[in-house]
Amino acid sequence: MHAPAALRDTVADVVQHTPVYDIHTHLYDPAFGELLLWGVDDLLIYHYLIAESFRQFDMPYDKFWSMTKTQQADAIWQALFIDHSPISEACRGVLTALNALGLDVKKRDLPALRQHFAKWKVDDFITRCMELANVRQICMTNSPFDDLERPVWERGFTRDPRFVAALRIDPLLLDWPNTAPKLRDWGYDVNVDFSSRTFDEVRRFLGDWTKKINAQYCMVSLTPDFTFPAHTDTAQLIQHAIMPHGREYNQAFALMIGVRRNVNPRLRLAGDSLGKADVTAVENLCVEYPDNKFLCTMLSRENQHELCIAARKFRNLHIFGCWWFMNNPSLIEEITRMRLELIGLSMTPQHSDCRVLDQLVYKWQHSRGILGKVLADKYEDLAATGWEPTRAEIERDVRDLFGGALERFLRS
Ligand code: REL
Ligand code: ZN
Repeated sequence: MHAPAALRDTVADVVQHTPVYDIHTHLYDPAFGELLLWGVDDLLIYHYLIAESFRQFDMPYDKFWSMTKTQQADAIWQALFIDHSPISEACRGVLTALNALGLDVKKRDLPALRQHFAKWKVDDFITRCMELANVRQICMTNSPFDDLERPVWERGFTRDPRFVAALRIDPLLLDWPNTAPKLRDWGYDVNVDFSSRTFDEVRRFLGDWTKKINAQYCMVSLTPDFTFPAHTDTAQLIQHAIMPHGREYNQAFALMIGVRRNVNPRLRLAGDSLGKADVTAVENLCVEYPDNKFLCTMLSRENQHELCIAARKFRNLHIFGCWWFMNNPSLIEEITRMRLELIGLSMTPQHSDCRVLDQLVYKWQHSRGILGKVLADKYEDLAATGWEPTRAEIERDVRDLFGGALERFLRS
């Protein structure tokens, strides 16, 4: 039997020591070379920090974009770390990562931090970051439409077992008029007006890439105005290609809903925003296609409660992560608590969305701290009824939250 303090310690310990399957990142197998970002300069020029820096900079946008990576990192360091205290979550994250990697941040000496990274070989650095973050596997985001990425898949390479793939298809679903000609170039007999064999050929394309990359699931990000059913290209393609493909290959379809791309184009990758979406589109998919599986995360705080209720109604819906603008301690805590209260352990509370390898360390350290606190409260409430959770039960539950439940859902 646990005294309350001992129960909290057990939960914290289990949460720290259970390896996690990070189910959505923008990291790459080292075979992709420079696409895998790491080191202090990439940490500093993360698009979250670029957006925050422009709130302090008075330089013109173009001037920043004309600078080298080192100069951009210097400018961000100066604006966000030296001229002001680095309090925001993205700034704090840089310091958590550097500190965990054993670097001395006290001196505020960026050149010295750079020297430390120069010593690492990428393969050892992957191992170190995964150890520190206690991540057992990393799911990439893999787009056949990315001109840097596609040739690597086409050439073929020996896969690093630490990295698994997810098939990302935004251009297919969001920009059909420009994507159809590409598919034609690649040998798929499709027509922009969807005539003839188009849907079958899109399915053939999806099948080829699913096999080529051994995709764990197929995914897209969608704007807040996504509706289903609808007479849009997106909805037609989902209905006639993605859904049958999902059933044929037992592939879940991951929907990341609520992004408004390029709201400020001058900020480039940092210029995306969000909007409240319509959860009935997700419900309609789930009810219409009970033999398909859906993963879903939403970007607006205002959607989180409705999405949780949708998951109560549909067992073919698995919700995951506190995505991007949701990935802040106060919101993670609120959302995780709500999900545990509404759907218990049948969800995946977090993914990292890392773009830079070192971020694994901070994203998981911060999320683990919050999850440990929220879970401890929940087990304490149980203990108060006489239902004392055992360590083995806590371990089982945390394994589920850290990827186990998702893996079962994907296999089912
Ligand atoms: O997968 C996505 O669409 C997003 O997560 C990214 O586009 C976004 O830039 C990412 O860095 C957010 O965390
Ligand atoms: Zn992402």
